Amino acid sequence: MTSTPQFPWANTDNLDDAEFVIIGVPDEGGSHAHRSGAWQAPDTIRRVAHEREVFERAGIRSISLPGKNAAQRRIFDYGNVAKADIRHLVEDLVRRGKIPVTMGGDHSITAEILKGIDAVRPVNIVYFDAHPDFVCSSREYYGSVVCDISEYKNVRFSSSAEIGIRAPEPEELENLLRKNLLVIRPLELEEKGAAQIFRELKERVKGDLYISFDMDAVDPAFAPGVAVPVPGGISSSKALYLVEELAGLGLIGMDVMEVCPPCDLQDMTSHLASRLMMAAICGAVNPSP
Ligand SMILES: [Mn+2]
Repeated sequence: MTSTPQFPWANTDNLDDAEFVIIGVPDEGGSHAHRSGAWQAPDTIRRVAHEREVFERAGIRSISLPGKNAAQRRIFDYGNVAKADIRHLVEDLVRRGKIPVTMGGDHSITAEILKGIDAVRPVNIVYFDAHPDFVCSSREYYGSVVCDISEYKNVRFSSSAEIGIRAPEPEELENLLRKNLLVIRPLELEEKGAAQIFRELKERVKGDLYISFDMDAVDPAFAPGVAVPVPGGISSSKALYLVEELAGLGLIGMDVMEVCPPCDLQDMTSHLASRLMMAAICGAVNPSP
């Protein structure tokens, strides 16, 4: 039996001391995709990050620092939990001033996480995805996440946005308009540039930010390991830039969802997922102790 290493940047064994809590949810019960394997993502992300981000020089082990604040962050790896348990775990962590960083699993897990946050405080969302996930005619699966959370009392769509959208269903376009949720398409990001898009998001979102990152927001050239890839996505460098800058607006939680290790090439999507998690952690300002 092989044991999965911890997320390599985890640097405290004391949950009470942690600012950021990494959690895996190896579940894809809410997926309708033809390709499966997202349940394998949490342990794959940990393993790949460990293989590629840890260095040994003159017998001393060190870890690459993907952002300027990485060394000062106190990060705890909680391990994996069942989907049925994530809501109450997140609620407890947020009440204690901690920032949950969750690895799915399929995207429907985000609705459970946000239930936990919604019980504690207001939340604005930046939702990276190729798909709006705004189907309302079918519910509680990975395609209805945004419809499901639209009914939560503390989720504020007027200060939220979706980014990376390029494969909507007709019903989803109607729902986006009806709920006045801002949509930024990949081409807009190309035309205006990442810095300008960040300024526009900053105007709208302000703070209390939850970042949900479906890896299919990224172009399959950078992230082929997803269940439902769509060409024409955002680049990995723009994704990392936006996540780190957005986190500086006041991060209260983050997730990376829909990594599908059996669909991947050379684990590149898992590696990007770990980098995105660290971009959020490094970018967050003044996390509570
Ligand atoms: Mn999604």
